[in-house]
Amino acid sequence: MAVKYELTKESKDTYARLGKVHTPHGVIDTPAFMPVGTQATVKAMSPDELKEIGAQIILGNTYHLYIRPGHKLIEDFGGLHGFMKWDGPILTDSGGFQVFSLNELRKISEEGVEFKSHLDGSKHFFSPEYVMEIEESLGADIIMAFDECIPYPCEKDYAKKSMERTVRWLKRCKKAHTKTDTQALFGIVQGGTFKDLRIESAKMTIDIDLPGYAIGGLSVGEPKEEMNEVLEYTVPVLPKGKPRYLMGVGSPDSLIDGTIRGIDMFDCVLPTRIARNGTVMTSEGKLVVRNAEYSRDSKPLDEKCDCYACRNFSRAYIRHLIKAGEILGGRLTTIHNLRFLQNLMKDIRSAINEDRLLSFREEFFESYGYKK
Ligand code: PRF
Ligand code: ZN
Repeated sequence: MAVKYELTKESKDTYARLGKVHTPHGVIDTPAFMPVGTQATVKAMSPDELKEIGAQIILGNTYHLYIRPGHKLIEDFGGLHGFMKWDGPILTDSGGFQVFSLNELRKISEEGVEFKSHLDGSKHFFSPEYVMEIEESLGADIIMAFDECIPYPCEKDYAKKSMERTVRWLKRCKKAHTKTDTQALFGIVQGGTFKDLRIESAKMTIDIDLPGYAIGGLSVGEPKEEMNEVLEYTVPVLPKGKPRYLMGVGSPDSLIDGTIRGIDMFDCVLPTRIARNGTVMTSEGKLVVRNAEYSRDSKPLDEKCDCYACRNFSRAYIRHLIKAGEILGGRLTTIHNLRFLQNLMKDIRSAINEDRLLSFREEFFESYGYKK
């Protein structure tokens, strides 16, 4: 098998665990946050910089890379690893989220999804088999099954039909996936916010027996409490010996609250997206560095941070760069936000190791300004 999960410690008073995900391109310490590199780049970051902020795995997107520059071209350059010169672990998402975000531009059937390119309106068709072929060309260590992510809110009737189809698509993905020695196929649990559907989805998904399982369809507009509830009844159905990935979730509070409920892997565009708009995450909460109040502020973005931006530059300088539309501004805030989340995950792992995750949560929420 391409990916092996090593469980190293279970938390005493929560469902959190420490572990290592072993992949052909290296080891990931979990719980882990994975930066998103939609178009074969984590926006604004070179592979060296990603290493420096401590990223152990990054994401790529099947949909975007298929549309441009094309998976066959990437395959000719040695897959995503060779093309973008990142030699660490990579995970590709299946397009099961991106294609469904296209709304009017798509048509779903049992066979798959017809959609129009967001670039030129050209027609394309994704079936589970074709998505496996594309993900095999891209060559990531972990490849996600083709699923349907339903919106919130959603009629139960549709949520059930969609969840059952996602399970049938998963069986087709597994059958079509050939490179099982070098790539691990993860299944995705769906079912909206319906307890019986989630549990049924989780049971049917684990019956297909895969090296890892994801929880999809969350953080799509539902209240945070509802997401936490779904995790509380879904995660316990999943086996302890496999990694659990909560898709598209990466706000600091959700990283902690997901970990407490037994999640091992997270990803989100949030830290890189808000960075480019001039918003950073700090030990004292969010800071909009583009605001006028920082125009003469000589402090670093975060006095507790050890990133390249915080070691060298003032808020005043970074604010100026962003206001002036200078590329370096977004690069520095991106470096900072990604380092902030890597440091947060490291602190979370230490807290699990020392059985103080709940008190860590209290302290973090207090200083970040979250309501408990
Ligand atoms: N499915 C896939 N990718 C995703 C999601 C999903 O449900 C989500 C939901 N938050 C993010 N990315 N394939
Ligand atoms: Zn920093």
